[in-house]
Parts: sequence; structure tokens; C-alpha cells
Amino acid sequence: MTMKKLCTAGMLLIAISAKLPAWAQWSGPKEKITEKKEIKYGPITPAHRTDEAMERFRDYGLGQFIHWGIYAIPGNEWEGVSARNGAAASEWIRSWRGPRAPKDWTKTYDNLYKQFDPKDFDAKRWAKQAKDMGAKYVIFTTKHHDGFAMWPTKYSDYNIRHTPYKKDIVKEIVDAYDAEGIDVYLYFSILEWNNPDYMSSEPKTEEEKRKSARFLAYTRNQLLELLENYPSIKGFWFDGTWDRSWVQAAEFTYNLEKELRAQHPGLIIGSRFRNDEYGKRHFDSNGNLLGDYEQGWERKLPQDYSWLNGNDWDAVMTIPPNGWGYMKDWSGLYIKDTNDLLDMLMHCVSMNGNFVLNFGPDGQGNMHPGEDRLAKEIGEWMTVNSEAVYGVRYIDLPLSKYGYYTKKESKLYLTVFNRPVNNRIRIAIQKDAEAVPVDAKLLGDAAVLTLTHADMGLDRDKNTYYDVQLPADFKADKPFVIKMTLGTAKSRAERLMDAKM
Ligand code: FHN
Repeated sequence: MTMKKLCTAGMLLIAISAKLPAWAQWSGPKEKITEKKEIKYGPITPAHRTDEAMERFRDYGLGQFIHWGIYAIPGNEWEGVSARNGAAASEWIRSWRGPRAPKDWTKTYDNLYKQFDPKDFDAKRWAKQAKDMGAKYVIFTTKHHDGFAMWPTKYSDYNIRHTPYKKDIVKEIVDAYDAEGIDVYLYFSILEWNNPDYMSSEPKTEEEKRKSARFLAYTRNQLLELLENYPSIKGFWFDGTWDRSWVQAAEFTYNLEKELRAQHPGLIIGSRFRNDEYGKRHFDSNGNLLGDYEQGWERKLPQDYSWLNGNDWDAVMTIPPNGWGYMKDWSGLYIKDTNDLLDMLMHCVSMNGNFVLNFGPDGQGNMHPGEDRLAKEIGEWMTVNSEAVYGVRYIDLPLSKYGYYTKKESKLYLTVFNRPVNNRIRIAIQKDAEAVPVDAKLLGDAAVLTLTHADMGLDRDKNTYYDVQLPADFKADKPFVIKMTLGTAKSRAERLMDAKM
């Protein structure tokens, strides 16, 4: 290839990489920043907070997301007609369009609050279920994109006080989950479809600028109100921050984040809240995390630890393929089973992330029966194995083909999803590792497992191996955890003559 062609290809590559779409940061390693910029509205907190609140966040492992609001009443259908393929997701049903959408649907939807009276709602029952499942935090929708507030806000009449239910649902959730020792985070959508002051595009005219200023002030007021009403919460989980109207308000959002943090020391805010003055969201134009944890892993998981750049993160996941609010009909959809969800959980915690499973209760305050079943099965597994989930961290070992490693002080856990036919679980450890497995047992079982050093002597191999032998009669119909202690090696790998090829 001639030099000219090489240069062209190189420039094209640079051009393409410069135009990486925003979501590219969640489908591979982060973009390498070659040219640093002067940034006024970059990070407010250090990329790796070490305070007690943030250490708690790192230790959670498993969380619960709850999407509950007016959209729970239709449950992704109306008068027997499914909104599937008509609305983007069940909690987006207000935006249902197309030939099957009911006549005057938006107007119908915007009056549904007049019938919101969840007779079966019992926050204590939900909190107990979450506790039994093993969740350490809950993220609860105070207000989704439809703008309906699940608390009696002073700043809008479109709220729970004006429903037959009347009571403050956010307070009921906060009190019940606090009582179970589960930390509460409040989901808050900036975007509000039915707020006359909300616009998605950048305000240009004087009138639009006045509306935008009113909307920003309203948003600030509601957030300060939430902090004042519910002082025990640990953080916000922001959403709906992708429209130009919010992106262009970098100075406002920077100052608002500072104010929220000053109002509530230790507050945890994810990377989805705001962007820098160049419009870069989640990470500023120099690649620095905006917020306390990366908040873009939604219905996807990082495929390599290096993609995370050592940042904290959480992954939020639906049980159906998509759809966060209540969906009455799950038929014809792939519904993740317990093994799917445990695999995702261990995938996350093995890479220093938290896994947050979404529940979408119905209009009466009941979880979907499928959610009840999964919560129970996950809870049964966590009862035996949560030691490998809570308070663990990533360990730099060659990836296991049997499952996921997690580490806590001198303990190494391997959660096995793929049991080898010979029952021999081979652990690869770097030859220069200071600590190696010195004993092994199964969580939930007293038996000590046989552990041997398998010095395979492969040429040019940087690793040595330790074999854990599972008893042939060990029965397991779900993932199981091998707990090892890391200590001083009793035998070293032989130094062998290099192969001569
Ligand atoms: O548009 C929302 C969606 O309704 C849901 O709330 C998810 C989960 O957080 N967030 C946005 C889609 O990315």
C-alpha cells in the first residue's frame, strides 16, 4: 500500500474514531483521549471516592430497581389491545402511537392518575421480599418521563396527593426499606413529556429560554424537596438527561450537582446526571468520570474488566428483554431465568460492579408473579452463597472457563456455572503471584476439597495451576461456590528447559 494510501486510511480511521457514537463507550474499551481540553464543568468528586458511603456502594453486589407509576395501570395494554410494538417500552406507553393505539390515548393516559389507588400496595411486603432476595439497595422511581410524582410535591399538581390513594408512596418505600436495612436511592427523570415548560431541543427564542429557565428551576426545586423530605436516602439515579435542552445547560447542572452534594454530604450520583460544556456525557472530554459511578450499563454488561478503567459502576437489568414498568403479558418474550440472572450478578461483582434487577409492580401494588418466583429463587441461592457477592472485589487472574472469581481479603471465590466432566476445577495463577490457593471448600458444605498443585510445565507459560477436585457424588442443579484461602505457595513451578522448535 503506497504511503499516500496509508495516510488516507489513517486519516479515515482518525475521522471514524473521532465520530464514535456515544454508545460506543459501552461496547468496547473507552475512547483514548489524545488531546486534552480545558474543562470548566468536569467532575466535582474524585473518580474514586474512598468515603464510607462510597465503600458501602462498592460492597452492595445486588440491588433492586422498581419502576412504578401511572404506567402500571395499563400494564402495556389497553382494553385488550397490546401496546407491544406500539410503545417503545411499557413505561413509555403514554407515547403509544400507530394503528393499534387507542383513540385519544395521550388524553386517556393523562387522566389515569384519577384512578390510581393500589389497594394491595404494602411497602413492607416489598421490602421484605427484597431483603429475602438479598438486595442491599433499592432504586425507586419517584418520577418517570410522564412527570407524575409518586410523592406529594409542592411544585406540580400531577402527583400522588391528587389520586384516590393520596398517601406519599416515596415515604412509604423509604421507611419500609430503611427498616429492612436496605439503602434507598431515588430514580428521577429530568425529562417530562407532559410539562409545558419541557422542550427536548435547545431553547432559542426568548420565550423558549424563559420556559427552559422555569423548567430548570422546577427541577432544582423538586430535587431539593426530595432531599429535604427523605434525608435518609443515599443517592439519586438520574435518567432522561440526553435531550439537547438539558445537555446545553452544563453550567446549571454542574452547579446543581454541587448544591445537591452540599445539601446532602455523602450523596451518591451516577454519571448519567450531566455532561461537560462540550456536551460529553458520563465522561468529560478528557475521559474523566462525571459522577461517582458509571451509570451506562443498562441491559448490557462489560465484556472485559479493562473497559471500566477502574471506575465503580452498576448494571441495571430487566427480566423481559426490555420494559421496566409493569407488563401484564410476558408471553412470547424471552424471560431471563434464575441462572441467567445469577450469571449476570456474578459477572458484575467479578468486575467490581453492582447488579440491579428491575421489578415492575402492577397498578394494584403487586409484583408480577414471575418476579415473585425469581426473587425467591435468587434469595435461596444468596442464602448459601452471598459471601461470594457482598463486599468482594475484582482479582487479576487469568479468566476461568468455569465461572467467575471474586475476592475478599485472603479469600478467593469461584462461582461455578460450567462444571467440568472430570470434576476437576483448574485454577490458573500467575507463576509470580505472591499468594496461591492453599485450601478449598464449597460454600454451604463442610467438606474440605482436595487441592493439588498441577505444575503442567507448558512451555512459555506464565501461569501455574491448582486443581480443586469436586466429589463425584456432589450434586448441584444450580451454580455453586468454591471458597479458597490464598496463602504462601508450598511448591513452586519447576524451571524447565525451553522447548526447541
Ligand atoms: O427511558 C428510560 C426507560 O424508560 C427506563 O427507565 C430505563 C431504565 O433506567 N432508562 C431509560 C432508557 O435508557
